[in-house]
Amino acid sequence: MSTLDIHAISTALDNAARFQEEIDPLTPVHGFNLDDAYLIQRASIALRHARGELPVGIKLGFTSRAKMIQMGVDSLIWGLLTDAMLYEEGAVVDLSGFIHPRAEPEVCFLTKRDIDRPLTLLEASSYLEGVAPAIEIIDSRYRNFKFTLEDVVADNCSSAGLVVGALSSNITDLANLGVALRFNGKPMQIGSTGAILGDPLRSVVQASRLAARAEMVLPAGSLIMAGAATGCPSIDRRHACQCRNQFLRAC
Ligand code: OOG
Ligand code: MG
Repeated sequence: MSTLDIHAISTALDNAARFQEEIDPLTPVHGFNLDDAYLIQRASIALRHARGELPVGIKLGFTSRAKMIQMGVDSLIWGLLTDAMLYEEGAVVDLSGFIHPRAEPEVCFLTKRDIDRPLTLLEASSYLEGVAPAIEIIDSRYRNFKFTLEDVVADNCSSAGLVVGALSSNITDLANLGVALRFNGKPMQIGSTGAILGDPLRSVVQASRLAARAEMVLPAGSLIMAGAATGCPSIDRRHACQCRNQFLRAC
């Protein structure tokens, strides 16, 4: 049996992201499992860190049924974020730097204490500085945005960009805020924050469990992207796009 070449696979994924060249899914050839996929993810993030990118937090994926159904998968996943993925609120994002970008309406938390163990839902808010509406720009490195769960984990859960809106210190009652994703004023997706695990705060609990299992401490000042509340449309990569966030009140 051949051994898995984690270095070669993570380099292929890193190059695909750097040079915006889509690649074929890797599991049909390499047949790796979920544990291996996370090792590949770590190795490809290490390549980014070696180029000077800094860790800024983590993202959860497939925390809503809408996303699971859209992508045909059924498990929560997580990826690692770096400062090179961060765009300022209101920034004009040049989409030609992506392969086939999609935009997701999300909720983002900022932590104020190190998270070094699994938290309960009751504890979660005392670890948070605040919460903000956010847009995640995902960009699978795989041809036609088609992948297995193992493939997408290896590809750092399609992480590519995030635009985090104004931070609010009011972390209560996040379970049913309106979510509307608009392009040029036209509504593309409408939903509720309740679609994210019933309450986006549960993403913090999940993040703490996943980090603890990976023996990773999430330092104070980390971002936690809770996952998309709705399915996500493609955005035209021939255009630049100005990204703005705003919290909608209880729906
Ligand atoms: C994987 C990433 C999913 C989310 O918020 O659910 C994700 C993908 O759909 O390509 O970021
Ligand atoms: Mg997302």
